Amino acid sequence: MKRIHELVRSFQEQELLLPIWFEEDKLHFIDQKKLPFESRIEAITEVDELATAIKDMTIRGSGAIGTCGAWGLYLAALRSHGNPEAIIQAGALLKQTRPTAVNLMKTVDEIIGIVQGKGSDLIERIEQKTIEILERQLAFEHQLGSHGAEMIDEGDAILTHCHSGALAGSGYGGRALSVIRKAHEQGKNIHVYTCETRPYLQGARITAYELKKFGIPHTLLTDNMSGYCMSQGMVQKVVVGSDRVASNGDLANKIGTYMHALAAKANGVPFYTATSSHTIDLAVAAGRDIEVEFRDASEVTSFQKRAIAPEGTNALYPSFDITPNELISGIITEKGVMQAPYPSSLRSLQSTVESGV
Ligand code: RUB
Repeated sequence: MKRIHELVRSFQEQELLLPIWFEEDKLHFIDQKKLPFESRIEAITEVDELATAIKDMTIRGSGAIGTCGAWGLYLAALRSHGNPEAIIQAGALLKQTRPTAVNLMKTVDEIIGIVQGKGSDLIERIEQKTIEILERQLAFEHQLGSHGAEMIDEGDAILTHCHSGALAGSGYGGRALSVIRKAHEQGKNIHVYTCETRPYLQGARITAYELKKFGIPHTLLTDNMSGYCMSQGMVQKVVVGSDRVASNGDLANKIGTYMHALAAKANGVPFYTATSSHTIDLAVAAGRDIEVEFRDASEVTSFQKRAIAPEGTNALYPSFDITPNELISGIITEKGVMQAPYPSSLRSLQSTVESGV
């Protein structure tokens, strides 16, 4: 039976940029608020510290916070010596941290399923489930990356938004950057336009950091430049991640994604989301039913605690927006690229996942 420490060791031996890992009985993670200026590693022992780190975006990205659901409940199991009530409570706490990304809810529910199931050693059963989730998430990145890379042609310039990369996922390339990284590894000559992504600047700080690390040529744009660049024929594909995909194919992703999708449609540029079956939420009929997180307006009126607007200025911060399915050329998953009509393609995807085909 594989143990968690062996799994972490095997991950560390691969060329991964791990967002979160377990070592010496502590959960370790990179403080993504400090990147790329400082590579600070935090180490915690309590689930409420993990909840705070997710809430304040020290750990972020739907894939990474998804694995936090498993890591957090494994930690809760250890701390409580396998007390089911304490683990269920920890799950409820984690689920309250950020409402839009569905992976966190799903991994918490998977572990709670173990707590409610039968068997002898609960801590060991949670450890095994955590290992299964982490291995599966990493395998998804390679699989969806390979399927997505087929959509990328020699010489393409690809525009991406926010950060859907290794540190937002399981360490290879998350979702959008797995597609880009695979295409690059296949020897395709590609270029990436990364949009800075106001107000948290995930694109400028973290996507650019990873692209540099992976040796992929790239250019930074401010968010308002994408329409111009597309109108000038500078962009051949748009590839973004997603925090949740509704059963009709509508997509919730970082605020600004919708604006890029509109510009792509107007300029005949194919717009893809790279995601996994885990991010598709068939319980949600359409994008309007996805809860969009609103964050504190001070994150818009200031950057890294420095004011950028007159004191007292009102601001608004919807953290995500909804891109309607008619603007989406394909949904790249670990099982292949889903095409419209999405209600039927996503349903049959889910049935192959459930039957293990
Ligand atoms: C992150 C964000 C990313 C998505 C999709 O939001 O919107 O684009 O997580 O990427 P935040 P992925 O920075 O607020 O967590 O599908 O790879 O998670």
